[in-house]
Amino acid sequence: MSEAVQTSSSFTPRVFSGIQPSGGLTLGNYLGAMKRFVDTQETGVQSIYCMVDLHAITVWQDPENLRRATRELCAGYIASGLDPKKSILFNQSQVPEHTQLAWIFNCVARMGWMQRMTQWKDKAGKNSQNASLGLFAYPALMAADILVYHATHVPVGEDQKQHVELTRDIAAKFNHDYGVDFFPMAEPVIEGAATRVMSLRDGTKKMSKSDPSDASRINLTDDADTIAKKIRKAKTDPEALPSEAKGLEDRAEARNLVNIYAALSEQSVDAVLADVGGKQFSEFKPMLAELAVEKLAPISTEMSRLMQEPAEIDKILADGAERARAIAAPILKETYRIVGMVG
Ligand code: AQP
Repeated sequence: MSEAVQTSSSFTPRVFSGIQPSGGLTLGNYLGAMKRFVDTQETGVQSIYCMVDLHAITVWQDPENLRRATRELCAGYIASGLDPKKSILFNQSQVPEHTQLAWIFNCVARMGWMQRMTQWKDKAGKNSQNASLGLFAYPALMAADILVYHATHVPVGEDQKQHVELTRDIAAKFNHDYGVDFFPMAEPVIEGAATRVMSLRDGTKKMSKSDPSDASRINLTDDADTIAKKIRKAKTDPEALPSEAKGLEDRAEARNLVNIYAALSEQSVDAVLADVGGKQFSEFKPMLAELAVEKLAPISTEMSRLMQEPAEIDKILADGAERARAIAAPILKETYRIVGMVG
């Protein structure tokens, strides 16, 4: 067995997370994931961030758009502050160990577990017989993404918590079935004021890159005028803002805008409300628009610059894939040995 592989419950802290190149990046991806990846990188813990292109094709992706979105996501990671020398950045399809381990996990996970997943129910909808088999098995591939690195911490938005919990169930069943302590119980890390950024048009729906309405989201590539316009048109209620978080409880749209402001300005919701309590949205929305433009414009500019150099991006991804494989290959090899594969 390789010395690089740990088999006891004292796993070295290691962070893994991913984003699908399934369209343009949103403010939800930025606040719920990317901004927090950057914070984690600065702690010095080994961090591995993936463009999960194999997840993206669980629903139809035009090949040319997928290629572009993968490079744009890599540009977005770097423009947000990830340093490809400090963190490992790569695309999932370049590290075949993910799909190899996912097959083993397909044989560990139970159909009933997958059927309970909220994302499956939301995305497959009423026409589940027509959804891809990949969409159903998505959480087993996600478990493999995490566990093929023996990752211990997974920074995600609120919507992915259930999948990380399923990853723990898969790890526990594998360890139990084979009588080993091989896979760690990865922890979801869900922190900050914007773990669930909601649609600007409907405070009960998550802001999502695949929402048919572009007005529902802020894209990281939106220019200043577009950001200001979308915030101006965001759905709100006629009341003034409260002075305490409790006053936002039944006001989904107001809560969403305040949460976004808090996350962008790195303040608590209470601190924001202490400042803006009593203001009308006609006054608060321009403040939010100004802050959003101030924080997002440099990211958008840097993304555009990086996108002019696709060969440079491809080099970063190839280098990341090589470093990722160096960690994943011995873990997969040991998994095969535990399962009883000869060779
Ligand atoms: N609205 C959100 N608020 C907070 N976090 C969010 N994330 C996504 N949307 C929000 C977090 O971003 C990471 C990557 O997500 P993903 O793109 O891989 O998948 P997703 O959660 O399904 O995001 P989308 O935008 O809704 O993509 P589509 O439309 O393609 O399904 C995750 O950590 C997620 O929590």
